[in-house]
Parts: sequence; structure tokens; C-alpha cells
Amino acid sequence: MDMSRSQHEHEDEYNKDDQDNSDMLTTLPNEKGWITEHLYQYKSFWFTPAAIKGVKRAQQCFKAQPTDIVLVTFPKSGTTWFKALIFSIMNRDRFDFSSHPLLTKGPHDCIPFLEAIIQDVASYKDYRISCSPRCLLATHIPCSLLPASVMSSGCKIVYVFRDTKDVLVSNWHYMRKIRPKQLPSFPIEDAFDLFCIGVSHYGSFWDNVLGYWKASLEIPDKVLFLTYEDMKTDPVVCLTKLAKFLDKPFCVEEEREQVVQKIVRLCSFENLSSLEVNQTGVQHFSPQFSVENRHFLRKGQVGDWQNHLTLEMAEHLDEITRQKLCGLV
Ligand code: PAP
Repeated sequence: MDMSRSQHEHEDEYNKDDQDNSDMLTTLPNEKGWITEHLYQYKSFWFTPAAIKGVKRAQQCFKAQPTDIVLVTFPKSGTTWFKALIFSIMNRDRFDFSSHPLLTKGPHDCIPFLEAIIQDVASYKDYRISCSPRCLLATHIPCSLLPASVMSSGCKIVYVFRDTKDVLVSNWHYMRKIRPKQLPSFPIEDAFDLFCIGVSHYGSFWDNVLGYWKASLEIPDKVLFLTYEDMKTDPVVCLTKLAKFLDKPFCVEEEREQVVQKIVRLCSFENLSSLEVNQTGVQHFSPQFSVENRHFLRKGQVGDWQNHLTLEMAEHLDEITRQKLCGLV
């Protein structure tokens, strides 16, 4: 009886949240959406209605623990790759490389998104228990909108930055693939215009980056700022730094056994994209939103923007990046 009451209470609360959210949406500024009709500006950032619900839910319900690890990215900055890397670093004592979970599970199955899993209280509780004592989570939520406990708990945050132009191009490809057929076509020129004025999922891109960049300068022992490009150029150095930050440094014996190199290979684009689970599997983020795993592994290259943006577009994006992230790039 208690179970069904609490289930009812939970559902009532949820339905009330839905009603409050739709009421709130009518009061928010909106712009053309990438995969929904509109994106809405909520507390200075742009979201789909579902993402606003996720952010609010996370703020209400998520209680971070000091031992938690939160991977934060602006969408298409390397989430899938870094989920695989962090999962491999943290679980390297538990799994052998020949029968590793990443060979049969997608990276998004190994580390869930906070704003998605928190929508289902039972799954969230089960997940927390399953990965105790160190819970691994990922999110795209901007720094200023994180649940308060993330900063106050002192848990570790890893932020991944990627070149603006590649982020735009990767977002455009992905959104075009999953964009509902009933919406009009979405040329890259439209994506570019929206992106430049900050209108993209969890954007503006620059404000999202800036919040975490500043936090990484203020509390470097709690917030590590890495780049997609550095991980590509020198994965061994970057992974070693990441493991040290996560209090799981590689010991001499592991170095001798080339564990770092084994993780790099396991999580490489070439390996992950060749696995059946990532070619045919589907990620169910919520009952309403599923995406085929292959859409998270497209090209995995630095500089693919050159195949899609004009030089004028690229220069414009670089100029905004120089102005907004002065000192970082
Ligand atoms: P998400 O934020 O929606 O989860 P995310 O994983 O950040 O997506 O972005 C996908 C991008 O990372 C794709 O970039 P592309 O469109 O330029 O190709 C994808 O190919 C790339 N990616 C995924 N896995 C890897 C990997 N193991 N190594 C390098 N890049 C990767």
C-alpha cells in the first residue's frame, strides 16, 4: 500500500510539474528550435521544454555526494568519448580489457545523464547503489544552473571543451538526423545563425564554457578543464592527468603494463564505432526520447568544420570565441 501511495504521490507531483512547466513556457522568450519547434530561454540559457524539466528536477532532487564525479560538456564536445574514458579509469580494477562492459554497452549506458536519470526516482536510486561509493554522472547543465549540492559537496567536475566550429558542425549533423520529419528542413546556415546568437541546446555555447572555465580557475582541485583536441593529440598525457585528478593515478606497475594505452585504445573512435552495440544499439534517454547509438559516433575528427562552413562563417565564430573566451583561446 505504501508503495502505491508513494507512486501516486510521485505521479501527482510529476503531473503538477508538467502543468507548471507548460504554464511557465508561455512566459519565456522563444526562438526557432533545432529538433523541437522552439527553444526557450530559461535563466539566460536555451533549452527544449524537456530539458527545462530535467534541469528543474535535478535542482529539486539531486543531492551530490563529495565522492561523486560529474562529467560536464556542452553537447557534441566529446561526452560519449569522455564517458567511456572516465568509466574505464574508475573501473579498471573491476574489469578485464578482453571482457570489458564497453565492448557490449554504449558509453551512455555506462554513465547516465543526471537530468535524464533523475526523472525516474527508482532508476536513479538503483544506479546510485550500483556504483557506490563513487557515482559517475554526466550533464550538459550550465554551471550557474547546477543543483546547489554539486558545488557545495566538493565533488569532482570534469569539463570538456571542444573547438567552437566543430561543435556547431557536430550539433548540426546530429540534430538533422534526429529532427522530426514534420519540421521544415534545417540548413547549416540556419544552425549557424542560431548558434551565433546563443540559441542552441544548453547554449549559449560560450556562456556554458565560460561558467566552468571560471570555476576551474577558482577551484582547480575540484573542476578540471580539458579539451577534446588535447585528448586527440596526446591521449596518454591527458588521460594520466585525468586519472590523477580523479584520485585514481596510474601506478608504476600499471604504467609498465601499458594500462593507459589499453584504455586509450578501448575508448578510441575506431574501436567504439566498430562495436555492434554502437552500430545497432539504441539509447533510451526517456520514454519519449531515444537515439541510435551510431549517431553519437560520426567522424570523431578535429577540423571537420572545413567540410561544412565557409571561411567567413569560421572567421565569425572564431571572432566571437576570441571576444567571449578571451584568455582561453
Ligand atoms: P552528446 O553531447 O550528445 O552526448 P558527444 O558525444 O559530445 O554528444 O558528441 C559526439 C561527437 O563526439 C561526434 O563528433 P563528430 O560529429 O564531429 O564526429 C562524435 O563522432 C565524437 N566522438 C564520439 N566518440 C568519440 C571517440 N571515442 N573519440 C573521438 N570522438 C568521438
